Amino acid sequence: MNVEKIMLDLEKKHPGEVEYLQAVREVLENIEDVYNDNPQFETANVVDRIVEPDRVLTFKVPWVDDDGKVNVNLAYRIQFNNALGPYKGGLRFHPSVNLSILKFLGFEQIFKNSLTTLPMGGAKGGSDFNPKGKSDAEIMRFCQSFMLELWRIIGPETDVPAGDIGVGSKEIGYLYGMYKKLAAENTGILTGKGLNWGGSLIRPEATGFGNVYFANEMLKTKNESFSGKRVGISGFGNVAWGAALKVTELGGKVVTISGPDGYVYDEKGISEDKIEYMLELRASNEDIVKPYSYEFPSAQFHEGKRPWEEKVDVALPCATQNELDKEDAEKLIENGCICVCEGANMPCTPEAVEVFIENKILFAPGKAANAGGVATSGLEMSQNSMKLQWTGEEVDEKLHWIMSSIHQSCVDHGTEEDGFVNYVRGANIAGFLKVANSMIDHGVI
Ligand code: NDP
Ligand code: 2IT
Repeated sequence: MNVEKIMLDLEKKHPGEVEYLQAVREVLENIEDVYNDNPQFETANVVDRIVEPDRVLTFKVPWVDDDGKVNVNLAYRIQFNNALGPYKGGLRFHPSVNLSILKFLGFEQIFKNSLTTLPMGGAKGGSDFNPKGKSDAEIMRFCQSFMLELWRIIGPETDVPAGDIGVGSKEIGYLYGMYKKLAAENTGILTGKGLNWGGSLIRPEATGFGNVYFANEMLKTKNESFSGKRVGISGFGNVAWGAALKVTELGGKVVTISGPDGYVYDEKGISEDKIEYMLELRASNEDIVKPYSYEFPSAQFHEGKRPWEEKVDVALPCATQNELDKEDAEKLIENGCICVCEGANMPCTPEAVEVFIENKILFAPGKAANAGGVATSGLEMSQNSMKLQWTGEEVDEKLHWIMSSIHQSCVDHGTEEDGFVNYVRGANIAGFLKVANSMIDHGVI
C-alpha cells in the first residue's frame, strides 16, 4: 500500500470531504507497515474495500413545525462495513452534519467496534436538523418523518442505530415508536432505549464512564491515579456528564466544562449537584454553557474560549471533532498535563496529536477511549436478544472489563522499543487486523 497515492485518489474522488479524508489518513498511516508485512491484505485489496462505505442512503425529511410551516432537512445513513456483525453506530442531529462528517464517523466506528470485542460492524447516520430551540412536538414530528425512510434499511440483525450529538433518550423514544409501528415488531432495534422498554442500565453513563476507566488504565502504567488530579473536560452533553461523574467518584477534581459559547472554570470543582445541573443545561434546549456561572458563583465564564488554556493534569475532550488544535496541545503540555484521553470522536487535530506523541505524554484516540458507549449498546443488544435485563453492577463490570481489554490491545500493538505506548498506532492496528482478517475469510463481496 502506498498511503500518499491512495489519499490522492480519494481526494480526487471525494473533494472537500475534509473530516473523512483526515480520518482515513490517520488509519492508513498507522497500519501501513503491518499491511505491507502481510501480503494477503494486498492480494485481497483490503485497503480499497475498507475506505469506501458499503452503501450510503441519502434522504430528505419533510416535517411540519408548530406554525404549520413545512420544513425539509437532509439525512443520511452510512453503512460502512459489516465484516464483524450488523452495522452499528449512532445518529447525529446537528446543523453542521454533512456527508463528510458522517463518513468520518462511520469509518472510525468500524475500528472502534472491532476493539470492543463484540460482534458489530460500523455505521453512522444523522441529519442537519437542529434540535435546539425546537418544541417536543416538533422533535417528535421530525423523528417520525426521519424513521419513515430509515426503517427500510435497518433491523435488529442488519443495522442498529443509537444516539450521538443531538440524539438522546427523547429522540430515541420517538424514533423507536415509529419503527415499532412500521415494522410491527418489538425486537429492540436502536440502542440507548428507555429502561422501561428494553434499554440497558448504565448506557447513559457508559461513554463517559468507559472513557475514565480507559484513562485510569493509562495512568496506572505510570503508577498514577485520578486521586487529587485536576481534570479539564470540554462539552456539557452526555459524554461530558458521564466522565465528570466518574472522575469525581475516583477522587479527581473536574474544573472545566464547555459549550459552543465558551467555557466555565470552577476552581471548587464540578461535582454532585453541579454535575446534575449539566443535565438541566443540556435538556434546556439552549446552545450555551454560560448559565452555569449564574447558578454557581464559584465559576467564571470565559466567552468564546476553549478550556485547554487552564492548568490541568488530565484533559478529556468530550465535545466534538477538531475542538483541540496544535496551540491548545502546546498549552496543555506547557501547563504540565500528563494525560489526554479523547471522549469525543476525533476532537484533537492531527497536529495536536503529533504534539502529544512527540512529547510522549499519555494520549488515547477516541476510537479506543470512547468505545464504552457502543460497547454498552452491544450489551443492550445482548440483553434484548435474551429478553432479560442485567443489573447496573453487571453491566458496569462488563464495561470495565471491555475498556481494560481495549487498553491491553493498544499496549500489545502500540508499544515502541523504548517502552512508550503509542495508543493511536495500537488502536488502529488492533482494530484493523480483526476486520481485515474477517473480510478475507468472507471472500471478495
Ligand atoms: P451531546 O449532544 O450530548 O453533547 C455534545 C456537547 O458538545 C454539547 O454539550 C454541545 O453543546 C457541545 N458542543 C458542540 N459543539 C461544540 C463546540 N464547538 N465547542 C464546545 N462544545 C460543543 O452529545 P454527546 O455527548 O453524545 O457527544 C459528544 C461527543 O462524543 C461527540 O463527538 C460524539 O460523537 C462522541 N461520542 C458519543 C457517544 C454516545 O454514546 N453519545 C459515544 C462515543 C462518542 P451544544 O449542544 O450546545 O451544541
Ligand atoms: O460514536 C459512538 O460510538 C456513538 N455515538 C455510540 C454508537 C452506538 O451505537 O451506541
